[in-house]
Amino acid sequence: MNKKDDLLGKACDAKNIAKIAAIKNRAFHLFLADAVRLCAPEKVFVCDDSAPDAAFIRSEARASGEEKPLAVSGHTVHFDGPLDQGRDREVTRYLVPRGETLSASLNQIEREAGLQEVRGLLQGSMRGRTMIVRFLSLGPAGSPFAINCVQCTDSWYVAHSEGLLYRPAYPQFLALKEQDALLCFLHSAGKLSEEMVSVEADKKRIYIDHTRDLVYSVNTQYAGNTVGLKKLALRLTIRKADREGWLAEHMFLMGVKGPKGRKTYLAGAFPSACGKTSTAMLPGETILGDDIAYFRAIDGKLRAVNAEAGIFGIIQDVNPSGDPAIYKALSTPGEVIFSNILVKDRNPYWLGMGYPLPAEGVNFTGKWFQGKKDEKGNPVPPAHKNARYTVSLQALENMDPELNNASGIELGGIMYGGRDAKAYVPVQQGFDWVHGIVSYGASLETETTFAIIGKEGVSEINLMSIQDFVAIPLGKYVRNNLDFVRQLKTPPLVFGVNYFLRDLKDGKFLNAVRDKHVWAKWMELRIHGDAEALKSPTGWIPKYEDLARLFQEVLKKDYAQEDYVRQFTVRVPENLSKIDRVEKFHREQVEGSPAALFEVLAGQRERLLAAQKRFGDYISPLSLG
Ligand code: SPV
Ligand code: MN
Repeated sequence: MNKKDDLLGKACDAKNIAKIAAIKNRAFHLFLADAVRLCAPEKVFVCDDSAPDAAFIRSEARASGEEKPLAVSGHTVHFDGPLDQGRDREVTRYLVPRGETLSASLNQIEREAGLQEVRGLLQGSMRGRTMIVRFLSLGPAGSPFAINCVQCTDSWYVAHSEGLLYRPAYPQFLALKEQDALLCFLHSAGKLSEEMVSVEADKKRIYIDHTRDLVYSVNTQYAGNTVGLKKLALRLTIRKADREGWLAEHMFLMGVKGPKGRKTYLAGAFPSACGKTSTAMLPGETILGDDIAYFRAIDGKLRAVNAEAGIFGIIQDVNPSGDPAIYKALSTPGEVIFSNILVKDRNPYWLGMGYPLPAEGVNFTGKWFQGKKDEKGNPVPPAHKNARYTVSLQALENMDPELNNASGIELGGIMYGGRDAKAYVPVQQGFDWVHGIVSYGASLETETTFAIIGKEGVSEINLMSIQDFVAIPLGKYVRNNLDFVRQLKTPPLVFGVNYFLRDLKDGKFLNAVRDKHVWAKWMELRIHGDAEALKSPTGWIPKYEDLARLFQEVLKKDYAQEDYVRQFTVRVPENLSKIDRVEKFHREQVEGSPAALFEVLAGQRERLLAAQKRFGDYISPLSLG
């Protein structure tokens, strides 16, 4: 036995050794041996997805103190450190071999130097701890979409979260061949406080080694930085999809009910904290996924699966009236992990929950009381804005029954939406696939939110809401999306939505939170040719009569024609300057943006200018016919 096997042998009892030995895959064995040698755990626990193993992870998450039980059975709370409350773009880097480069917009580091740094931080990081090994599948296990993943972590919270968020795959691993490829994730929470919170925030690193399909994460616990199968995997799967001719997208999937019992599937891309989960969760509709979707062309149809099987969702503003389905899951017994909320008397509280919050409790900064200030003198909120809940989709009564369909669902439409205060109307439909992808996806402008560490409210382009994760040249990613239509006989319709349009004069939002439901129903009708539309310079827009009827049917609300006019007025100057910004971005910051993109933008500009000549700067939808 050589030294490395010896280390593994020392850390494992016979049962765990047998679970490892039953897997014949070479990539797995190399990864595990290296992880053990590097991190030096005292023990290795291999989860085979049996009920006792899953229960062991749950109980260790509590025993270790990483999660604390709440009053409702099955509910726990986990806290991340004050400097670890969101995805950290700054310290998330691609390891790029010397002489190579990825997109200039990506945060890169020379591979050898980066490896040395991150492996240095991981060295011996699990001394005295247990390394948990989990086998999970992205996409329905065993389906044509499935990607096998292995996670090694010293966090019971991370291992527990993954059990809720992903499909178990130990049986698939037993069937793997020696040479089969995997995605591998190695995480250590690093040095912990007594409260079991990562303390060395300045040494937080998330390094992506695409040359080995391996991601390292250290000195962090926030799930977006640690749960390998979430955004760490997305960066690798975008590369895989590029090689294999399919698409990995930062999108939700939902079923929308239409007339006569019809159901139509929609996908949607929104930057973090811009209404993505709340769209996927619209009351009365069904949810397939809220974050990551895989698209494949099968028999000329676009078929999609949810890469995940659970939700790591923003809890702020989840309340009984706006989000009845989630609220119910969060208040009934069952497995739920709350993170970074306020706890008082073992009950969870968060901002916008629809109930008064207590004046004191425990939150991500420790003991909290009204008026508490941080070291800089800023008020500490009772719960963090990016506080979250983690649940399995199975816990939701609105889960779509096709979640685990190995062939996915057929997609009828795709929507893109960002925080755009000025330009885009609330909903519009692209003239065709290419026009829609370019005008709404590749032109997506938004304001930064609390889901990412850094300044809030800064305007930026976030191409298809996926820019943070695109590990191939951005232009190639756009091209892949545009070209994908060639594999399709009946492409889905592409829509642009904007929930954040404001009045140009008083700056007030022009729509109520639930209006998005009407837009989704309108899309459903359009997909089946059951609603007419008006041709605007930037896309097809709804007719007033259709929306008035839908507002009644869906929200029991009267929809005034003045509101329609205010919301759907084409704002020519704002649209023209948007095109200028988008074009500049693609010319200067995107290598290899396809010619078709510039053609579509030019066409859009021409249509706007022609309309401006005829109707002026602000064009009422009533004058479009
Ligand atoms: C997002 O921020 O886009 C999320 C949560 O879905 S995270 O896991 O942080 O990526
Ligand atoms: Mn996301």
